[in-house]
Amino acid sequence: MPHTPHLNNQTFQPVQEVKPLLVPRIVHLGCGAFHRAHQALYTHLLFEQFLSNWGYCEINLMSDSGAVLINQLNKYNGHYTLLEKDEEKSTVRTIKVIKEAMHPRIDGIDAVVEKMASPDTAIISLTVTEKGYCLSPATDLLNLSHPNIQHDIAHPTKPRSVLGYIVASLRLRFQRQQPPITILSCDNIRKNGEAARRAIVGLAAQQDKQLAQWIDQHISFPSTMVDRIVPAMTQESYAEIKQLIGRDDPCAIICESFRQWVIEDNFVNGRPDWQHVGAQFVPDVTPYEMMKLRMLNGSHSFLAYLGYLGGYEFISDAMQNSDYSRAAYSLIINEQAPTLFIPDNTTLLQYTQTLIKRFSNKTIKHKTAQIAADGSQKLPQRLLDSIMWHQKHGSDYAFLALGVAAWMKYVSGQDEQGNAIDIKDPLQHKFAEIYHLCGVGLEAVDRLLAINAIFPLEFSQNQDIVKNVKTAYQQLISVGARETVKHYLQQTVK
Ligand code: NAI
Ligand code: CS2
Repeated sequence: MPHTPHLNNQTFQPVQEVKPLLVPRIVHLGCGAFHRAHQALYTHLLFEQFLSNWGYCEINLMSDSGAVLINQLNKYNGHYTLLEKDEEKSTVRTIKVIKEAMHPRIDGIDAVVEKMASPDTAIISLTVTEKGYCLSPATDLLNLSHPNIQHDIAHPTKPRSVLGYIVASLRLRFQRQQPPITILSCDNIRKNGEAARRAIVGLAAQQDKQLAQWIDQHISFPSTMVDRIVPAMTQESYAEIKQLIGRDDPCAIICESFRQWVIEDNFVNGRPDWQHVGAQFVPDVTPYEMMKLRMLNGSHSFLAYLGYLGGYEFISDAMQNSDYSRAAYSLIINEQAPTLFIPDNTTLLQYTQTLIKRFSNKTIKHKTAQIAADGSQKLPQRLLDSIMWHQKHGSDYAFLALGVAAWMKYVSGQDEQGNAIDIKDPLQHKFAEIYHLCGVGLEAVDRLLAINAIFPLEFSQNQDIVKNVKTAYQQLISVGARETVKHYLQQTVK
């Protein structure tokens, strides 16, 4: 039954008066949907409830749509609507912690780099997607042959990649002998702090060894586990916002009501007290991060590939099919949970039950195609690591193998009805080349497995793993996704 959202911002009028106090002490790179629904909300709550003066300068570096959003944020004074909802409740707020917004195409590269190097800036945070780090997904090492990295090695003061911008700003800081800062990765990558360090120090080392050494010694790179389901906005979601607030809001975001943020407490130039508004500071994020990447993101990708192939537009639609929800449950608890270092079964069970509920939330329209994007960057941490764990431990991983096979079928670019799939992936040309050459069949599996940027040799040369992936792929092409999921359930769940 529809319910009236609680207009949370109406109860906190004083915010308007103190806004001038906000200082853009955090420069955020990648002002997409997730950042606006997650980190910006925590910072907003701190501002609203504790009069914190930590504000944001938002910077987008890529794409025309990124620049459009920056213009819109400036037009609306950095304010935007956030609607959080699930089947029980919903809350609408106006988020007011964005003080400035920039894009190199609007402000110029130098102004963006100067902002990042400003003495006011204490933290540079990032949500730039997995591919923004220019790492090889299989190894998490900087991909030196990436065109943007090659460009940035040759043109250190006119960067293109996110890493190039960060290094350029750190160079100014180093030359000007300013205090160090913290780089805070909020992307779904294994040990995201260490990955950011490797990428940034790796690029700096190609430009200037002394700078690289200074960065490595003085800049801190805390890891984080970030969690909140935030789908891309659609015409329908903008219309829903308009209905709610009585006007258009081009910067608005809709997300689920669940949120979690676990942060390694390693900040060299101060930090907001996000713990007052629900974040957790811990010495080591690894157990939380592995639990989330494997249990949540692993099953999300599984549902995305099998869901899309099975004709489901949204994750919550796929979850209506009891075979899919039971398969997801089994994947999470029987195949992902055992790979973690969490001995407490109650925690794992509760976490699994919560995930099933969150994925089934019909008020959130999360497209299977959105989650299916960039699979080359996501598979290792979500599915492949766990498969290799099972291989070593002699245990079963049927659903994990099915997830990988479904990705392989998905990147063929054709669905089960023969319609084209719009593949979005940095390696999409490679997939198209493979399928153009040999069509759908087991040869494509061999050729995909040979992409060593995705599949480590330990994976692609293991006969058991190859056999299990091929068996699943074969079933997918002969009976389709829905029947295959049903069949796998009958075989694996007693
Ligand atoms: P989005 O598409 O709304 O925003 C992505 C942002 O990253 C945009 O600002 C874009 O300009 C920037 N970007 C993309 N490729 C880039 C590149 N190569 N270099 C520099 N910037 C680049 O996506 P959204 O939903 O904000 O998600 C972003 C990331 O946040 C995800 O990839 C994931 O790592 C993390 N995340 C997302 C969650 C979600 O449910 N949406 C939840 C948890 C984490
Ligand atoms: C999703 C995640 O897009 C994807 O690949 O699996 O972004 C997911 O929504 C978040 O990690 C949830 O915290």
